Amino acid sequence: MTDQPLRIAIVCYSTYGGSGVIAAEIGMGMARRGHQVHFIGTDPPRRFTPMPGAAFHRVEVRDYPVFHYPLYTEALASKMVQVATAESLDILHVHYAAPHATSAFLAAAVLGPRSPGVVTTLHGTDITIIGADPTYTPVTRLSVERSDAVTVPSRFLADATRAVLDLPALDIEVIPNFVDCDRFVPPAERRSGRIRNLFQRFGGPVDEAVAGAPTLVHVSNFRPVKRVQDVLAVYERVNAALPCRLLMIGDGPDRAGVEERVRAQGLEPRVRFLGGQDDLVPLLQDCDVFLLPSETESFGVAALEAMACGVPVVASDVGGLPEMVDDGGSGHLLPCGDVDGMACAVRSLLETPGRRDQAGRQARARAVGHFQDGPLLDAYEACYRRVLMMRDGRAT
Ligand code: GMT
Repeated sequence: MTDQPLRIAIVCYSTYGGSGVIAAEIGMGMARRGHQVHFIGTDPPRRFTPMPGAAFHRVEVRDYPVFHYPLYTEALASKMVQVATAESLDILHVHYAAPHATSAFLAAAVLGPRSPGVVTTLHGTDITIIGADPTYTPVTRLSVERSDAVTVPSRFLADATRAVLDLPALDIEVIPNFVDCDRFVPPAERRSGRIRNLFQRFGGPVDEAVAGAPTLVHVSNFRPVKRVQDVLAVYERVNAALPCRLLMIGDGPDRAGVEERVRAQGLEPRVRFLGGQDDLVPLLQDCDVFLLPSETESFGVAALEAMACGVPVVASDVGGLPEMVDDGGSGHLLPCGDVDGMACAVRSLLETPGRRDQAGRQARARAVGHFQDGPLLDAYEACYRRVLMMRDGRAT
């Protein structure tokens, strides 16, 4: 099995979240390396583009009048059994514990000795919020500890997992999230005029007074954990001293509230909400600073993608963010909620001559040096082969 092609299933949520992005990139990366890849889910992951060697298998969740809630966990487990049997899977790689690791545990129990090796990648709130909720802790713990291998994107999440699940000796491999540094690149030349065109393209009033001004950017799924009101609070403070623009990319429950605040303050000509976007590169490239004032973040894929495009990051000093952003180099980290401190950090980047560009170069260098896709895909492939060797060892 040392370099034979593998048959790998990948399970993830198909939303805009970073876990779906990373799962899609792992699957497509493995298919490019000659492995047979099978994505299993209710929808294909957003970043997945059909390609040779990669198939998608849809999970149909049955609607039945007796059920109050759809039986996704069971439907997914049954689909895993079906695909594992039909495709003789070697590896079942599930992303996000709830309920993907639980469905994998069920599928492995059904398949017995014919089960593929189960690799679980934990991502964040599957442990820090769902896993920590006593309603779900026992099932999460069992599903995680019965996986053949467990990976996480940061040391922070490894420690949190052992603590939350009360599994102090659990073997967890840290494989950082990654970015394709050939696709996410800085532009040949940064031009703020392109942002002006973008404001026009997405409609709404445009303030010509900021046509050449800097642009702050935020990308997320606008959930409470992202603190999007803090994004706006930081922007308001910077804009009051140094007129600038803000791009808000993504969608989610907290978007309406923050849009309302923008309208109430008459800031629409300087702030654009773009909604969910598939191609982030041309949107990020001409921006000046990426804002991520989250309450917690096991990693922060969107910030890494901005760094690869040469955009420095101002973020909360929480979770796994200090493992990605080197404070004072590729960006600045401030206590969560310190919107004054974050605004000062943004202003220092923008107002000190050459400082933004230097930080942008450091951000790009950090992405290339530590978070390139190639070596981290190697780490996943090595993990798959280790699991298969362990299983072969157990079987003989
Ligand atoms: O756990 C979540 O809240 C959702 C999840 C996702 O699907 O994107 O986000 C987590 O996983 C990402 C990919 O590993 C990380 O970049 C995010 O930091 C992490 N979110 C949190 O820890 C809040």
